[in-house]
Amino acid sequence: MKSPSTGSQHQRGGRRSAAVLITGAGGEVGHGLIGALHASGGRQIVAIDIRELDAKQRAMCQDSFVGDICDRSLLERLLAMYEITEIYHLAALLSTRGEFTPETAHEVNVNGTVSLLRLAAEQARSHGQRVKFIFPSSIAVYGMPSVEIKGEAGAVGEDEFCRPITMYGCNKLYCEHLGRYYSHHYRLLAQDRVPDVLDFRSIRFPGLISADTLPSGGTSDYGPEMLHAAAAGKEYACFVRPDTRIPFMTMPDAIDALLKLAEVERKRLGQCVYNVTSFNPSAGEFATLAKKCFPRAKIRFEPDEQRQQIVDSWPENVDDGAARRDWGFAPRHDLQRAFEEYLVPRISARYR
Ligand code: AKB
Repeated sequence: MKSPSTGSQHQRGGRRSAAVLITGAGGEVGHGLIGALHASGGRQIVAIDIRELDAKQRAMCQDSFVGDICDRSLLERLLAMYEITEIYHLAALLSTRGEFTPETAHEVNVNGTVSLLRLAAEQARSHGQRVKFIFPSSIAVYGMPSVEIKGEAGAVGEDEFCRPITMYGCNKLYCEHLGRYYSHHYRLLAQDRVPDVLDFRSIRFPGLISADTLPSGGTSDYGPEMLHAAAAGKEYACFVRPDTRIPFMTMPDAIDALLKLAEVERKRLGQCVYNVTSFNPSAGEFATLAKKCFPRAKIRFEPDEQRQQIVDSWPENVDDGAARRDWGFAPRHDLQRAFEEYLVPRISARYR
């Protein structure tokens, strides 16, 4: 870990060097995103996480900081060293963890996001260029009133059923609005207002499944947990009913979607927030597939009433027509390809 106080090495001729900032960089999405941004080359990556990144991730970053995104002095040190042109703000406390400590979740998910939005606006004012702010939101912003209505509703649009029942879902929904506010209306009445400082773009992700990492603190975690346990030959007690259905996608498709949304010309975007999805098997169908692919799998269903309630409040599918139309979202993996081409080969190799 480089010390933040060695910042002068990043200033060329007194100028700060341009960089992409990733918060929550040590999480599952950060893991994939750092690799993809590094592979695409040409940009310096600066990472922040509450824990130290592993050596492989660190090697792909120009710099990495251990600290809290709510720590204003850390952000200021970072700004003294780098000119931030783009932010991927991934840091968050997810839906299950957030229900044990809702106020802490609010602190990280909302106050952390406000700090970053403010930083982005200040950056734009200081270097005179709009800062791109890429924000992963979630299906947790939805709140289906009942399992019956969930079944009838099918694929829901971005503006329907936005009545989340978790702190995480409330936080994500509010931060989507904050992003839109900073993009279009920030300091609306200020005499010295600089318009258009921020370019906020958000994707509402479904449950994500990575072959390389395991999730923690979420409620869609039963999908990836089941698969990893099956491949490792471990018993798994699934915490939702077999008929539970929510949308999922693979991590590589999620990373591609983030990069694609970040790259598209702004004038093509008709909205700030987009649904995306790939497939939506029930937990029972998921278990059947996992057992077929990993014959040693031992999966049983032991629904947890509270976590079930959370997953029941999420839609069984989302309408991602706007993402497909506006920026060409097209996931590579449907359910079959996800298992055959990505999950089974990579997870098997991991537990061999
Ligand atoms: C969670 O389960 O909290 C997350 C999500 C769906 O955003 N994976």
